[in-house]
Amino acid sequence: MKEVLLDANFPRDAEGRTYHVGTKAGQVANRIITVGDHVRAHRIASQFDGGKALFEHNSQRNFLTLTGTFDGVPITVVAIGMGFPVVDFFIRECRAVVQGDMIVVRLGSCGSLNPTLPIGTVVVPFTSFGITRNYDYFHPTTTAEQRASDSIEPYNISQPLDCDREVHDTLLKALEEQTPEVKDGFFHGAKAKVQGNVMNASADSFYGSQGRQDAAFLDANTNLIEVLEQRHPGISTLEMETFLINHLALCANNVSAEPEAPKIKTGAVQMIFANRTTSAFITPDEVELLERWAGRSVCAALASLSIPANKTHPHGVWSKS
Ligand code: R1P
Ligand code: URA
Repeated sequence: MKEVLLDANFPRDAEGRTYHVGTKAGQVANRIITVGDHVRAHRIASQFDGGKALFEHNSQRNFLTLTGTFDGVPITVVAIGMGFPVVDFFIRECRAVVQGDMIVVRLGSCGSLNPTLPIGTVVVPFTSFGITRNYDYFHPTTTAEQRASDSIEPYNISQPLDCDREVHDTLLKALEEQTPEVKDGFFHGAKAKVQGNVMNASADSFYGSQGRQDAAFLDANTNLIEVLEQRHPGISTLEMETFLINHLALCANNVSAEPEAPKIKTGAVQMIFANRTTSAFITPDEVELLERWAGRSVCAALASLSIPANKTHPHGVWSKS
């Protein structure tokens, strides 16, 4: 940390740069794509007008922000890493530096529980629920009787939350319009395809909370996938961020009942990297194909979604003089 930060409640430097993401007003656009890693972020930014970002900042905490334009419309890509805690840093700190409405689209990878959605499929979830490990279930004071009864469960499974319908439909249309041809040997001979209106779950870990078996840890999850399918029939994908983005958008949107209060709309696109029914995992060349297709489609969808002028951030790195 190089800058002096002010205000322990919401630390920022003297110019308003936030503590972890490290950006200030005018560096983040109203339309944001959030991804897990830097390679994907740069691949998306290479599709911006002019082939590159106009602004780039990699914070000491490793949040990478790339802002540019697509078809003349300002868009920011933020690579945040993985999991719920980084979503909280990302959403709150971007909200703090953007005036007006925000449209936040998660472009991530996921695992598929649905045999009809193999690797090579890009899904657009409409709804997502959360899975969190219940630490007390594993606590030494919890008895075997309590664990055997229904009084304590190893995983908390939330109610689902929806994305924004217009954002969902626009993402789906853009992906369908740009579906790529696939080289021989990719995706075990299957075609690239898109599926909308998918039900997703976001877990607080890649391993235990997604039902992966690990003999080195007590995870009490041998029947977790079955329980998820019983509680939320139709669940198709598992990843680690979409639900919390929807949850924090809901909490931001409910702060004020004023019709003019700024809003956050959300959407997600998920590329299937892991097939949990066959155990197959994607190859690097297949990843690149899906990321370029999905990246271009999400930029096109975001650029086509309107935000009223009075709810758009006034000036930024994208402004012409
Ligand atoms: C786990 O491998 C990571 O992959 C998925 C999960 O949500 C988690 O962040 O998304 P990304 O590929 O965007 O990181
Ligand atoms: N990301 C996840 O969180 N889970 C998977 O199975 C694949 C990618």
